[in-house]
Amino acid sequence: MPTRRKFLQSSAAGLAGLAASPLAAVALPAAPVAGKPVVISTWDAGVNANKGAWKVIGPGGYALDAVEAGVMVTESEQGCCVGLGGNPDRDGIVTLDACIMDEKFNCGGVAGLERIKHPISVARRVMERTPHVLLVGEGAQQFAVSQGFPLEPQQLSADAKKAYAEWLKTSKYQPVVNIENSKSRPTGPVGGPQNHDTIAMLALDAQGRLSGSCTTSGMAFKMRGRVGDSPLIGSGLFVDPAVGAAAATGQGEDVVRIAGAHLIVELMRQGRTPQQACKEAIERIAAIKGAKAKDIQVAFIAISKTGQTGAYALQKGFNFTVSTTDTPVLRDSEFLLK
Ligand code: SD4
Repeated sequence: MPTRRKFLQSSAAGLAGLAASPLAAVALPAAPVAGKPVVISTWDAGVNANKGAWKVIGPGGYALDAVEAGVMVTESEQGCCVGLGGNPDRDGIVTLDACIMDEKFNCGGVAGLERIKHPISVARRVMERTPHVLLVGEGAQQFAVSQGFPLEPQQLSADAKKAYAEWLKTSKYQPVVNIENSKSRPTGPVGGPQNHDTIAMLALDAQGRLSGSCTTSGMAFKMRGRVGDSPLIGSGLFVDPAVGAAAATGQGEDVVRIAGAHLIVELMRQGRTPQQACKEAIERIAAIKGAKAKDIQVAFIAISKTGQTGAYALQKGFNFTVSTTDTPVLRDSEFLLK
């Protein structure tokens, strides 16, 4: 029979062993380092989104509130891409995916959500008011309604209607690379037909707290029920306060294949800069896809816990927006396939 003293001694030894193991280092919450706020988001839609985030984070607000408010700007921009103005699935219905994560490993997401204007806010409610991390389809909508989110009419935006009618002529599933970049849209800046669109945003606030958000209408003309990377914690988004955060855009299936955002955070934990980590994740996708890599786009953004940012894309055409003041700066990303 172990005595009480022996039990306490062995427990203490066990705890000491745990503290020395790398696992314990991962699990311990990091003390946030106060500094200047930084926001980074995907694509040029990030310019308006970052301005929305800056209104919160600039005057000293919480990173989580900033990443929610920021991408809500994009969800409301009907002419853009994300949210109910996005392209539908192959049955003609817009279904939305989103997720959010804070600096304490709290996270929430929704997938296949219909007729709700701000999926990112529903994702936050899932995080804060349910014991779960992901709600899908009808259940996600029921939850949203129970939380007071209004049910919007089931209808396509004028652009989406046009794009869907055009798509029905061939019904071929061929996502267009870089269609999220407004310069690449066939009808010019904001308002052309979009194929797949996402905004992902990462923010570090003045108190050193990190958060991230991601919201999308997913790949246009996807199969009904298809879920991409964007609502999946670890694929489309991941935040670890001891290291940093990362997020993805592009062909979701290929992000999920490598658990992209989590991989990047782990690479940063091993010492890579955010830029190096994003590049290494892209190289992994390129190696997996081989000759087919040129047919897709995938891009990542990342931020370290001290506010260093980075981004990298599989191919040309990805841009991202960084804010360290109230004026966002749009940058072209480096890319792998030359
Ligand atoms: C998806 N990753 O549903 C999303 C699409 C996307 O910019 O990022 N579009 O696979």
